[in-house]
Amino acid sequence: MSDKRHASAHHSSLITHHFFVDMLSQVVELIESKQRFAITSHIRPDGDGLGSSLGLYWLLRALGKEAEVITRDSVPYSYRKLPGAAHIRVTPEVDRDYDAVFVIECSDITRPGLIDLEKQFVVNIDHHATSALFGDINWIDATASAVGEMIYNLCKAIGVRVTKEIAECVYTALVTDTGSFHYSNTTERTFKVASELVKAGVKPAKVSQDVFSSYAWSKLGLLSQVLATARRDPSGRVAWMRQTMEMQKSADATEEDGDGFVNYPLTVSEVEVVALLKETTPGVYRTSLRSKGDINVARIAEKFGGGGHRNAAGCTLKGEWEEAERTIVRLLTEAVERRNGDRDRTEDAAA
Ligand SMILES: [Mn+2]
Repeated sequence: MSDKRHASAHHSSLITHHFFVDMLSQVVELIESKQRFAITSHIRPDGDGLGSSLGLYWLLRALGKEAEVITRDSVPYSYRKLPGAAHIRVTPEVDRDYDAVFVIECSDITRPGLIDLEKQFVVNIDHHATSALFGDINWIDATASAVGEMIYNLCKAIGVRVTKEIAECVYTALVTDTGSFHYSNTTERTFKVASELVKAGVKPAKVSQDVFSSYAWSKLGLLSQVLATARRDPSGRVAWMRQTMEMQKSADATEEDGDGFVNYPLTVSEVEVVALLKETTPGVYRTSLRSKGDINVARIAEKFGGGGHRNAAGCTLKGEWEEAERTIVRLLTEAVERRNGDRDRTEDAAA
């Protein structure tokens, strides 16, 4: 019995290991045999999307390859100091021919928002298990805390020295995707890689200052107005806020100034789930959902054609402010109650 269990555990770990290595080896082989590459990530790029794209850019350059990073949206202010950020080409379409285009942390081929991307040889690199296998090559590692960690592994696999440029880009990916090593995707391996990156010349305090302390004053003006709208349900577990077009205008704020606001209510201990409704045109609200623990907000976002991950998701709501808020708050309240119901049942069963 115990031999059998041992054998099957051994077998499955072999399969996982083999699968992972096999996909990585396809990427290595492609890079070694081809010359002209582009790299892209999702619209409204974040630290992992940009850090990993630029890390891969420097890796390819170190091998003497032609490479460029192309994105639909321009680089947010917080990431302008990343090595190579100034070379990123903003374009709505893939307007050149490449041997391959690397698509970094995208759930499907439309996420980069680039016209004609599907006509290229596409390499899908992601650390989300939910990623559709849309690439001609798909390298998915759901155990990685960020794609940045995978780019580091690629350096090792292909034999490229981790230069200071690569290290700064990859470190930015790690520190942003793990919420400064706060989130549950932070593992022993994350710290091991981070440690190697510091050895390669990264100054963690400098990166953190560039990324987290580089906001415009207009962000504060907008934040103060949005936080003033924060409400919670009687249990204190569900919170919601709104951001109107008028607020953005009066604060003279840019689109990216509003990034991250949704996380503030979660810093209150009893708050378990948050919605931020952001008016994009009158009667249309881009809605961000965040949760703690096992409350799945992606499932709620999906009801409105959106999506995301268990603890971070988004969707678009329509209608009057009050009606839209009531709808989403009811669903969030139900999700919290259902979860607590499950917990009570488990405790009953245990007793
Ligand atoms: Mn990521």
